[in-house]
Amino acid sequence: MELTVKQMDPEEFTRQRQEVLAQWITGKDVDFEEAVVYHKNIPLSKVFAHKLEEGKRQGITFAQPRAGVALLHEHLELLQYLQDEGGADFLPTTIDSYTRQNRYTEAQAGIEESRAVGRSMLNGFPAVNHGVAACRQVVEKMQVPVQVRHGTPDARLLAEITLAGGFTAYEGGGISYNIPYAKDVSIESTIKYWQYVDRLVGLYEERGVSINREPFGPLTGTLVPPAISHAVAVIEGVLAVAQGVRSLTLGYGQCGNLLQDVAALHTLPVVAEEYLKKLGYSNFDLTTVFHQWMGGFPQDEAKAYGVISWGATVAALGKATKVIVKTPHEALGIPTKEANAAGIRTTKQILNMLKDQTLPMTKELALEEQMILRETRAILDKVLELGEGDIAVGAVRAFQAGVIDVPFAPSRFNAGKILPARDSQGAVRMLDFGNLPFDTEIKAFHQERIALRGRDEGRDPSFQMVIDDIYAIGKGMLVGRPRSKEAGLRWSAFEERGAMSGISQCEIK
Ligand code: 8ZB
Repeated sequence: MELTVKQMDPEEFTRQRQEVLAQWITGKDVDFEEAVVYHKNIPLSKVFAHKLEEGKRQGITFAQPRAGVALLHEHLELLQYLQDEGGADFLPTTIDSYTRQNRYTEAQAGIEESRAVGRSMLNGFPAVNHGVAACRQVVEKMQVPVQVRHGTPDARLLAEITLAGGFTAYEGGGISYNIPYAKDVSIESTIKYWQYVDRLVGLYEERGVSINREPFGPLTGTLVPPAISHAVAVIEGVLAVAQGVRSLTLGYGQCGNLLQDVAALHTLPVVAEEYLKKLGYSNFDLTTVFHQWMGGFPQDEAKAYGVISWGATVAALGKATKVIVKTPHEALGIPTKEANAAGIRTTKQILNMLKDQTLPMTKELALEEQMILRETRAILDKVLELGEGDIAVGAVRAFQAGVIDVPFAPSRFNAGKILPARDSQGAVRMLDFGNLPFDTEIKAFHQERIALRGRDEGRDPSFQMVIDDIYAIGKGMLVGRPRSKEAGLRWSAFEERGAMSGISQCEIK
């Protein structure tokens, strides 16, 4: 099958479907026609796309956690708790790492071991192994919409089972679930896997069943310049809508500077609509999701609440439709249900307090917006040029050429040439542009901002700055300044330890 943005050929879809459903025994319980009828009986209050649209109309920012454990009854208990005690507006089902890598035999062993020891031995809910009926219990027992959240390069079987299982939203995309998660899987192959998922969603949509699709915005989650994640989000949005997806939620991960993050949230739907319309797509509903800081967190729970609160503030002021919430256990691993609910309550307190406030448009905010728009358009125009009008082909060639380049990505299909660093105010700029197709004016803007920081810190901008920035938030700062520049601050051994909670949260195949 040749790579193209065009809608999948029905025969090709049917051929793949037989293969996909045979990948694990639970595939045989998928009956599309029966699943359509099942979905039509789900109350609207539990349909993801419906609630998102309502929120968008009313200017509400919703809060959603991440959560998933190995066994069904514990997973139900966990989600119920996050709904009732945390006040989650949307619920997730986070899938375990074995399932994300299509290793269902090992996921099965994890389920059995969890049963034997009486606690979860997997880092998520193995939905493929549990099958369609178990998924339906999850959806039926909750009062709010539930989404599948994962990190799976080939998520075709997982989509078949969970969508037949009544989930009304599905995270991921051919680039965003490849580049940060896999080392050795080609972008061409993951785009094709995800076109299958999007086409499946399109088939449900054609039968009147609404399924929300959300590409994974933050990518590697650390110092990703907004224009790069926006370009990927728009490409994945176009790829999805081309297969018949109608409810699309595009994401962005917090960088840390208020104006840059608000500008990013404002511009994401603007540039997405612009390219979708330009390419001839009009039948879609667009919403946004903001991810609270995805990089390393402080170990100290009080400090972690500070990071969570800052994310909640920006989500509210940027008017995101939804915010994905972190927990005070972020630096330690999978949170307890209590810690998870506490993160949601902290977030919702701020969302409620800020819901009637907006950030005034200033010269500085307008400049951030213009820069993000210019940079994103520069990348997307080059992608379309490389693809001779086909955005799927263009995406593959753009990664090859380093025209799209994601910092700190494990994938060998990513050029890895650019270097991001913060400016004096913590906005993410570029220290090295690699092969990004930016004009001299854009480049001068970045260079100037980073030079100013260098002057402030009395050092030449270098790779050391990048390293310092990666660990800064974990150490209780935003900009990674040299120690002597942090007047009055003692870098105790405790703070050093807190910083070591890792760069990327994603696993590598
Ligand atoms: C790319 C996503 C990473 C984030 C959280 C991590 C990190 C992963 C689970 C989970 C609650 C789980 N995460 N798996 N949170 N329950 N099973 O996703 O902590 O924040």
